[in-house]
Amino acid sequence: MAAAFVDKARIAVKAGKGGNGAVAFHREKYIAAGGPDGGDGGRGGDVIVQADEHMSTLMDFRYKRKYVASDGGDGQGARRSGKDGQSLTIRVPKGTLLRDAETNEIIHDMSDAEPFVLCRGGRGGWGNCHFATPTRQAPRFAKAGMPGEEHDVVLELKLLADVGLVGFPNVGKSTLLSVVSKAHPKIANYHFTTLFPNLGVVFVEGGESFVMADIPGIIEGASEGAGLGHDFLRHVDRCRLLVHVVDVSGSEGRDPATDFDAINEELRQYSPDLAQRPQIVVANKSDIMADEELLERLRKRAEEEGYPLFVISAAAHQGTRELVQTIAARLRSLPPVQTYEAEYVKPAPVIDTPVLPDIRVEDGVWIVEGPWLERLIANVNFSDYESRMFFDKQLRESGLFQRMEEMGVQDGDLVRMYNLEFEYQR
Ligand SMILES: Nc1nc2c(ncn2[C@@H]2O[C@H](COP(=O)(O)OP(=O)(O)OP(=O)(O)O)[C@@H](O)[C@H]2O)c(=O)[nH]1
Ligand SMILES: [Mg+2]
Repeated sequence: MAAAFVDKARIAVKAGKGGNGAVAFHREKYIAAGGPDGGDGGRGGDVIVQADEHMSTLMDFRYKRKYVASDGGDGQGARRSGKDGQSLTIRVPKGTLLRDAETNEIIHDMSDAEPFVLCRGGRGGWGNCHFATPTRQAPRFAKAGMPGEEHDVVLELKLLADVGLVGFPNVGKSTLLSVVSKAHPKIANYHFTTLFPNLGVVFVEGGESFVMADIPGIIEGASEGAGLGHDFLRHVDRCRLLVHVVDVSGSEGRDPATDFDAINEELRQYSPDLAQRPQIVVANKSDIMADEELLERLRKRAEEEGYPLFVISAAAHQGTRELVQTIAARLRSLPPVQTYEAEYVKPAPVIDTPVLPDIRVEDGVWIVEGPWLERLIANVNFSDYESRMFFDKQLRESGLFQRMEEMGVQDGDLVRMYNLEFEYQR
């Protein structure tokens, strides 16, 4: 069914948050005050992407668009760490490109079996057991866990095949695939029978094999989006070799040499690089060829381009075995299937040295805001005295209080920082 084929999807992915560190104190009989023993928060779960050979469409992602790994557990007393959050594995068809949704840059090419960590879970916060220093014998201070990474990602399937079948509609591409592999593409005597790509594995005598992709027919104007074939050219974009199928029967009243040129022009318009790909020209339907002259004109054009030409009848299985052997021999001398390098660079981690936030006064209220401050607030546990002291020290180091003094702040003025509100006190 055509509706079952989806080769582009946009999803939102989020790794788990790290658990909070615990504030706890060791208690034992006869020991009045034990040392701090609050455990660390667990790590948030990662979001991992894995290529799956048995998947052939991104359809699932049309219905489920949000993928979230679980959070780490909070630390507990007696130095017990919180549980790590479970990772989430997203399975995609082999050959799926992960792209940054904003810039469209390639994050990763899922063309091998290696799992790829797309978003890392947040680190767990430290429990107060880490803060036992000689000067801080009983710290009531613990850190909150860090948020997990998140990313809006576009998935783009670009099939992995050694050989791509290209040509006009109805020339016999699917018939050829069905004859040389175990694939069962739909075959019928009208244009655009094939509505989505089919892959077939072709076994060659001697134990070799290669993968062949059959795509919908390309027509003139297709590379400008006018035809059905345009979108599907991406599925032969990685192919090492193109098998260019031409109908030489003349049964549709066209000239095979003209067809050949028209398709090559389409390839060029789609991508000059694809137009340069090695080709084998296949003159099909030779069993019902009415005019030998048509074949000779095609042969001449193929020769001019430096491409070998094979005369076959896919339907009658004539010449197909020799064709498969020639393709296999040619593949041996060609570079492997193209994979794409990452373009996307993860933004550098924010270095959390204090930064002076923005200050403005509205109706007598001091409003203080800034990305650094927002992150700081998210990471401080305000129910805890020492954490508040730490917060205070960070604000002081940012130069905030000095700046507010210069701007004329008075004791008792109301200060608002996101969801925090307090009265200013010198
Ligand atoms: N006589 C003859 N008919 C053939 C041959 N190869 C394919 N056909 C017929 O041509 C018609 C089209 O074949 P398909 O394999 O569906 O062609 P296609 O290129 O995949 O067509 P689209 O999917 O529409 O682009 C069918 O009726 C086939 O039976 C051949 O070698 N000789
Ligand atoms: Mg077809």
